[in-house]
Amino acid sequence: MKRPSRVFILTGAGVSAESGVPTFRDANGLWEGHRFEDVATPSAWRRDPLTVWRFYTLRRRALLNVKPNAAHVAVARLQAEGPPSLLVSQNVDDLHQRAGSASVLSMHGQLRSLRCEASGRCEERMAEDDLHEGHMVTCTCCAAPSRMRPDVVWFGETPLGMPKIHDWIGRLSDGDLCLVVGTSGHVFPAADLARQARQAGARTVLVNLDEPLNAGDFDEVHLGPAGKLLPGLVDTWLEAWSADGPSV
Ligand code: BJW
Repeated sequence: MKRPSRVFILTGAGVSAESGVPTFRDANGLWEGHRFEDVATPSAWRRDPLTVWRFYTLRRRALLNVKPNAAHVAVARLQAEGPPSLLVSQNVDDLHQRAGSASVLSMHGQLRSLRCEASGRCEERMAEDDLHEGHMVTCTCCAAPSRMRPDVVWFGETPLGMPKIHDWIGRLSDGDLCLVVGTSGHVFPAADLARQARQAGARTVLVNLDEPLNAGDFDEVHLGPAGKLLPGLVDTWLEAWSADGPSV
């Protein structure tokens, strides 16, 4: 493969699966009997905030006990040693950052931070006091402290960074690379990005355990665990591209 001038990378829950972070739809899409769609919506937060708070607090706490895996490291290496790239993750964990990816656009938000419901200000809140399942926390920005919500994008809300993502995809051209790792293709707008990248001329490559809903959008499909497959693919690409010299 010729050295691309740009690389667009999209990751989903599967990239963190080998770190022990559960995916959404593999365990029947259920959390303690709740459908994910029922705990990841603004209406669930309005109807039953404590259940939603508990769902997110358990996941926020679990972040303290997981580490990046070989797939995160391979993505970071591709970014550091390959052509200019944009890494967009649907994941709310921070494992790409911890693996050394310098810049990550977390389009569905972040578990490490909470958002003030009154001002919209986000704060990193990972102290022991912020991680109680039974009671919510308040902000430090308002005169009368307001309730904080998880700093994530629920169904019906606008994903973050969409103008930047569309701008980057719009600048892809023939011979560029779009790499998608560990996502089921169920959730939009992320599920449409490979199709858009391919339309712009990029070669679309998928690394996923199972065939996703949008498998037809890919020029090359590698089925298997990302931690096993991705390091080899990245090595092969970097080696092939080094023969081409840096792109100008
Ligand atoms: C491995 C592996 C290993 C396992 N190695 N692989 C068009 C059509 C229909 C509906 C819509 C549409 N456009 C919008 C909608 C509505 C809605 C939507 O998509 N609904 C669907 C259910 C149909 N979308 C929205 O509401 C979005 N907002 C929106 O569209 O606003 C309008 C707008 C658009 C554009 C610009 C401006 C405005 C918001 C979506 C928010 C999604 N939020 C969640 C929760 C985030 C917080 C949290 O984490 O709790 O995001 S839902 C959940 O799903 C989470 C994930 O990021 C997301 C995607 O899941 P992902 O990553 O694909 O995980 P899984 O579990 O589904 O799949 C894992 C995959 O990994 C599997 O394939 C495995 O095989 C694989 N795997 N082990 C490699 N070791």
